Amino acid sequence: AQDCQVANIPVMQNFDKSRFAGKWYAVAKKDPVGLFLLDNVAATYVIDESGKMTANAYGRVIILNNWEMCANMFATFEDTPDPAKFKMTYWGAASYLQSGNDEHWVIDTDYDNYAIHYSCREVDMDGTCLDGYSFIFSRHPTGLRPEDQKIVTDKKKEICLLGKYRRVSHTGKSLYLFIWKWK
Ligand code: AZE
Repeated sequence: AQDCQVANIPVMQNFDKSRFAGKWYAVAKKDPVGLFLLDNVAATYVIDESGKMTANAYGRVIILNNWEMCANMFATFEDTPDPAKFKMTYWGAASYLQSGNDEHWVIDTDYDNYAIHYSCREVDMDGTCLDGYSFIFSRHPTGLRPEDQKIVTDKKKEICLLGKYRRVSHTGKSLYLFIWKWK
């Protein structure tokens, strides 16, 4: 039963952010309107002693006049009554990168292999998402394990984004290797 209403999108039950911590590689993404991370996208989530979640993400971007660069991004998260839904405040290491406030929802994860992230930036008058983005994350830079693919496909359908994703390629194993390979 999916009506594509943002308010009815099912998220991860009993989400445990401490198990979510660590590094995730983006293997697929659904783009929002405007500038976005292109490829070589990875995010590392950290939970501090007080339980606060922060993250660091990087990815290749092309800004303004075809300037290709590696975006080094930071985020802080505000908890909400739903443990799988956060309010994310993000900014770039450099001022010409993007900054703002986005929703950060975890739709599903097994913590050890795959995670489905979702963010609706603009809800339409009918309650569906007008502009948003989503990442399929894997703990493995090589991609999803075959056994996780069906779960992820079913969830993409549930969040009304089936067929809207592009693969995210990884040409470097880390930010530094990436920068080194890329120039
Ligand atoms: C996310 C993982 C958690 C931390 C952050 C994320 C989002 C980052 C962006 C970055 C956009 C940068 C652009 C620069 C020109 C969800 C991947 C910060 C949306 C477009």
